[in-house]
Amino acid sequence: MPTFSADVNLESVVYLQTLKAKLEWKHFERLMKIDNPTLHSFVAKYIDLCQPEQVYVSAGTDEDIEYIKQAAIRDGEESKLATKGHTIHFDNYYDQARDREHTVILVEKGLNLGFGIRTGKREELLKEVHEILKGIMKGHPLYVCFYSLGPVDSIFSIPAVQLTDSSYVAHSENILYRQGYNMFVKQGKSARFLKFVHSQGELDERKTSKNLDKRRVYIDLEDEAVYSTNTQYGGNTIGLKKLAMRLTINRASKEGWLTEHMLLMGIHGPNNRVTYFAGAYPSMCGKTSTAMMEGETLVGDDIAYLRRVDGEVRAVNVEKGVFGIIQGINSKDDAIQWEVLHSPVEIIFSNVLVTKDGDVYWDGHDGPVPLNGINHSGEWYIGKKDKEGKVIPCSHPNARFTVELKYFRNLDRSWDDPRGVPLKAIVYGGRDSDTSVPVEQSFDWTHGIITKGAALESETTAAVLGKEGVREFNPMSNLDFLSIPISRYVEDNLRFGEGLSNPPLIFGVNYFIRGGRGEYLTDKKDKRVWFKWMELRVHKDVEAIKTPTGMIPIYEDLKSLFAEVLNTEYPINLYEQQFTIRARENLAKINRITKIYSTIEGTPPILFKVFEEQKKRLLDAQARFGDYISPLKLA
Ligand code: SPV
Ligand code: MN
Repeated sequence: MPTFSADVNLESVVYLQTLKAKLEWKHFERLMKIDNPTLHSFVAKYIDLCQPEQVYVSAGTDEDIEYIKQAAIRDGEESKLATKGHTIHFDNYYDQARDREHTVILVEKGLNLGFGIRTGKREELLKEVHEILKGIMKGHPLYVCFYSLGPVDSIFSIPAVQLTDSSYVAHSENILYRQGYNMFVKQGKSARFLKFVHSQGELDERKTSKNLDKRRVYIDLEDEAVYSTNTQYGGNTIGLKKLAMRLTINRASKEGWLTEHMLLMGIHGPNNRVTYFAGAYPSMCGKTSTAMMEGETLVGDDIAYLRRVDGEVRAVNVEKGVFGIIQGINSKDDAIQWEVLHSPVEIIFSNVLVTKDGDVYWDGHDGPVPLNGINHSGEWYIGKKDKEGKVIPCSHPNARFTVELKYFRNLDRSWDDPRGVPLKAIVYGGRDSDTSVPVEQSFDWTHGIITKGAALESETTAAVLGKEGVREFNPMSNLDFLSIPISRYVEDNLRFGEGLSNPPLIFGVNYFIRGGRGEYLTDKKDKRVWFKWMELRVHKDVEAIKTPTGMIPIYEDLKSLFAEVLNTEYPINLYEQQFTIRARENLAKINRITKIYSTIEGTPPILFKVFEEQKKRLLDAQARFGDYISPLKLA
């Protein structure tokens, strides 16, 4: 039993009483082993408020991990599938994605974070969400879990505590994040930890969140806490994923490092050289397929922290697992993921179709669509319609799989290195049918951050968002997660590369450029060549052609790479089509982007200057060569 010293304050006695009354001895002891009264009072506060039936404090042992995994099945949040280790979880039919509308950054009255960032009044909304949380866990257990964002025992590590009444959420986090209990014990009072409070709320007979009208995701930067209620979908609930991103973007901004929505990978060059790349792509722009390219190695597929260490940039994967989109994965195009998804390892599938044999199927899977099964809408059959009269696909377009990275055969050897990997290049990739060439290096850090990162756009696809070809502005593919004004975020990015003697090179890629008849000009596999070329550029092994918008490959270099990497011919007329600089479209893009930034208060003036210079180069070239400028004329 802990003993109280005479100067212990009354409040601490009160919360200790709550903990002692509510926690079994084993769990109480575990919590007390972390010498951090702020943590103790935080846990006690939400026990008092949410009134769970029991409290499970996870120390992240194998036994705890197994307990939570089994609890998810016992509680019915997951069900076993035919393959060993596989389970299925369903979210409510109307809870299949991040809820942008109810995800709010809490700010003091009168404050506004500007364009693209949803804010609300802190005091008012804290009150509202705490009202929602009152008694919400009655009859349900509460899991208290400790994690480390980034590798443990590293300058990158950030401790985080998750409170949740969902065994599915706790199970997912055990797959996706490094355990952090020992780190909390070691750091004790000095731990600067992030806090996540989640409740799925009342469940329906399918064990999915029922009260979606009270779905909230409120982000409190001041207290570094996030409250998420009446939802189960991972992007709204798995605190350490996109909820933590909002907190760490803010922290990083104050401390001079970066939290980015980026994949990390090793590109393998000549003589066994490995060169590390980061890549930011808005949703549906090829991020995962890039991370999974044959012949290269994977460090991370979604979130990265970047820091300057001894004059160079180091980066880590914040996670240790993948919460990946499953739609479209087939044995031919996605061999690595296909293999993992068909091996008997621990995988949570969500919102896919389950057949009567207990197998899973998703849109784009090999073979014909099963006639019926169970999916996110319940009993399903081909042609089934929802309440709105919309035909329900066999799996939701945002259906996912959750699995540890360790099962991927392309995992990079340094993926968990506490020092991070040395970052040599950053790639920004949008979905763009008519403007940018397939691959292009920027002139320098500033030019890259501004014309590639800050100008990132993606076109909506008919399948997902209705109107096709609408361009969405999405700087660094991070807009949904920003908790600081865009202008400050761009400035932080600009400053990050300043003073580095060898900053990472910045590239733009575009896998979606089309020709005059609407046909795609590149093949899915071509990205493997673009990356090999970028790798050579990092090491100055190849020259490049200067265009008004950046540096593009020389035909002969690509020809050799196509032969070497893909064993294919690369006709010069295809090169010419792909790498034609489209002056008119590029000028239109500059107009679109600068128009947006001119409405954003505090945009660094350098942004307008860099676009102005680019515009001038384009106009000069247009005057000489016309709207469409062949790369062969510039060589
Ligand atoms: C994304 O949408 O960028 C994801 C999935 O990685 S979510 O967790 O929903 O953010
Ligand atoms: Mn993501």
